[in-house]
Amino acid sequence: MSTNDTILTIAGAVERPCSLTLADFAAFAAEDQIADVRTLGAKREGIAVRLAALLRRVEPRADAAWLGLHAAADDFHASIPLDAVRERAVVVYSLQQGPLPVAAGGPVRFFIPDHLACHASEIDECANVKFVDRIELTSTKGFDNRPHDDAAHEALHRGE
Ligand SMILES: Nc1nc2c(c(=O)[nH]1)N[C@H]1C(S)=C(S)[C@@H](COP(=O)(O)O)O[C@H]1N2
Ligand SMILES: [Mo]
Repeated sequence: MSTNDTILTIAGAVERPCSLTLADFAAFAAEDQIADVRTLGAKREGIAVRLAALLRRVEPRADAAWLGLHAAADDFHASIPLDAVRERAVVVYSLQQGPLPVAAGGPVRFFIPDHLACHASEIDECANVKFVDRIELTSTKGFDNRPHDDAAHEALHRGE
């Protein structure tokens, strides 16, 4: 993968939809970057850009209230209330200056610091979506196929 391939598209209820490359992520200002997401409590190392900085770039419309995190790679989707994550979530995009490996949830992984335990609410560990290729803002809750009962959730964790 070259640094000029799109790794994330942000669209939906925004004024300026955009497609970002690894180089675009790296070009965000230093104050918008997290050099190591472990400092925010992540289990694994990686470099991130604040969601707030991405939102400033796309300019959410006034009616944008839900954030859709879409991973085509394994057809996993979450839609979470935007206000709950706007100022704290980050998007992990790099490891040691290179692309974020698939084994770490790359090319792009969503991470919510101080998330609740797995399967606890809309904003829990399960919303830390891996392999995100598209973020879509919507005015009402969007498509979400996270498991919603314990059995389905345990099956997902077992890799069924
Ligand atoms: N694309 C994708 N992202 C995903 C999942 C998944 O199955 N696919 N599982 C979610 C769930 S249910 C949890 S609890 C966490 C687990 O993160 P981990 O694999 O880093 O432990 O990832 C979340 N992100
Ligand atoms: Mo989960």
